[in-house]
Order: sequence, then structure tokens, then C-alpha cells
Amino acid sequence: GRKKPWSWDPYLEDERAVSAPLQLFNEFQTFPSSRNGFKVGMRLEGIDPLHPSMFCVLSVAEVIGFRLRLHIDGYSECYDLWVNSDTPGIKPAGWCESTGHKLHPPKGYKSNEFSWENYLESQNAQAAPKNLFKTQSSISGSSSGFQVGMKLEAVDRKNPCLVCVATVADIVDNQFLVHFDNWDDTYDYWCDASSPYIHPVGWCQDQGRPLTAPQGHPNPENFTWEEYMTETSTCAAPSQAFSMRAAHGFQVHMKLEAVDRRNPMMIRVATVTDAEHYRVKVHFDGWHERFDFWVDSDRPDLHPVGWCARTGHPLEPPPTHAGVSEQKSS
Ligand code: MLY
Repeated sequence: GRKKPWSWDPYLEDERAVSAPLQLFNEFQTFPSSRNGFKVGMRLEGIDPLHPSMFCVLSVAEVIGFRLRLHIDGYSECYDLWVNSDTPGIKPAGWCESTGHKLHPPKGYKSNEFSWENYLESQNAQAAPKNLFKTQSSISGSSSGFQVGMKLEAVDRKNPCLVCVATVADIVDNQFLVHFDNWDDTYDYWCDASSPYIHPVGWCQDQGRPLTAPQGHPNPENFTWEEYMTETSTCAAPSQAFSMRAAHGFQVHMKLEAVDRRNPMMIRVATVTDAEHYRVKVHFDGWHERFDFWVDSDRPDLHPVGWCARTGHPLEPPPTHAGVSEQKSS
């Protein structure tokens, strides 16, 4: 006979497992309150994940449930990115111009010869309407206190043992861009005042930890903030502006739905198998441990049990489970 579709309830019962409670998830992870109104072909502006300081011309390439595949216009499909439709990283056409950001045009266009009006006409495309974009609630963890140009000490997320001299390079809504002095923008990341990866000037000294000086500093062993800020006519972000969030509440064995990093189109049945203050180790049920990965617990690609069903997205069941039921039914 026909196989019953996989579902969470019997699985949790069989496994004697618990789902991660809803209150552990943030507003970008939990069940959305809005609908995904984006349509394939719509154009917009958004952050290039490989160059977080750059806003690019994007088109909607695919819509599945609450998620979007975005294409960076003029570039290879290998740079396409999957996001939730409420991601703060996407903005309507014209946003860059109205907020004083540089828009990186599609390949083949020079910055000064790109205009949205002409581009949309030449592509016979429409801009995604403004009302489809989530408007930032000004209440949630504002970035007030931080200003562009201010200095701080920040963890290099690509080399997490390094705490480095860094600068607030951009501010959008309640998020700001951390840039490492004299390094290229591939190390940059967006965060808010509650990030555990940023600290005020002087933190390393207080903690007795080494601080990584700006690249090319003439005397990195003897870097001092005082000299550096005088030389560069800059100031420190005020220490009261930092408001490190509390550790997450996820516990080992809790079940959730997680985006597959190797194939980000897929969302899989997953389990927390280890936890630190701000990170969880995610295991895909039925898959080898070599696919396990550590991830910040607030990432928007972790969702509560039931998220796929609620948002109209396929959920990939554990492969062994599918195999077993196949054997039974034959
Ligand atoms: N070994 C690495 C270290 C880069 C560190 C950059 N941070 C400080 C922004 C390299 O040289 O690429």
C-alpha cells in the first residue's frame, strides 16, 4: 500500500524525544506573522553574503513557502542565496539611494550608469513592492549608542580565537556592520548591540587576552588604543552601548527543523547534540555525524518543530526512517 507521509508526532513518540520549546526561538526563527508575497522575477536590493558591506541588485529566482532563493543579477547562480522572506538583509529598489548606500550594479553595468527605472524596463521586470518587506520594529535592541566610525574589539568570526581592532562601518535599523581595520570586507559581519562577539575598547586588556592589531600596524606587539585613536582621530563605542544577550536555552536532545548547509534549499529534521552559551551543535536525524555543525543559536535557519508545515515548505524526514517504512510496506 501507499506510505503514510512522515509526520512529527509519531516520530517524537517513537523516539521518546522532545521538540525545542517555542519560546527558545527568536522572531526570525519562529512561526512568521506575515505571508511571503514575493514572486519570481521581482527585483530588489540586498546584502551579498560573501561581501557583507555590499548591497547588490537581486532577483527572486524561486519561492518556497516562507523562503526565497535570491539571485545576484549578472553573476553566476552559484552565488544564489536562500533567505526567509522577512530577512532584514533585503530592501526595496531605491533603498540604497535614499539611505546613502552604494548599490553594486549587475555585472556589466558601471555604478554611474545604473538606474532602476531603465534597468527594470530593459529586463521587462518589476520591482518587489515595498509592502512585502518587513519593516523594522524600532523597539527590538536598538543600535543607539553605536555610530559609524566608532572603534571596538570584535571576534573575527572566521578565526574565532582572534579578538581584533574593529570599526562600526555601517548601521541599518538596529544592526551594524563590524569591519576589521585594514582588512578586506570578507571578514565583516552584521550584528546588534546584544552580540556576544563584540566588546568595548579595553576589554582584552581587562581580560588579560591578546588583542589583534590592525593589519600592517608598524608595531603590533605594542599596539595601544590611545595612540591609535589619536592617530586616526577616532573614538571608542561607549561601553554602555554593549548589552550582551543571555545564553540561549536550547538543550541537548531537543528536536527542531534546520536548513541543510550543503543544500540550503532543504530543511531537515534535526536534533541539538551539544550546546555552548551562544551556539548549538545541530545533527540531522538519520545522517552521519560528519554532517553535524556548530551554529549560533539565533540563526534564522533554525526553526521550531512544525515550521515547515505552517509555512508550506517541504520537510526532509530522516532517511533511515523512510527506509524502514519502505521495508515494512513491501
Ligand atoms: N591567517 C589568516 C588570518 C586573517 C585574520 C583576519 N582578521 C584579523 C580580520 C589570514 O591571514 O588570512
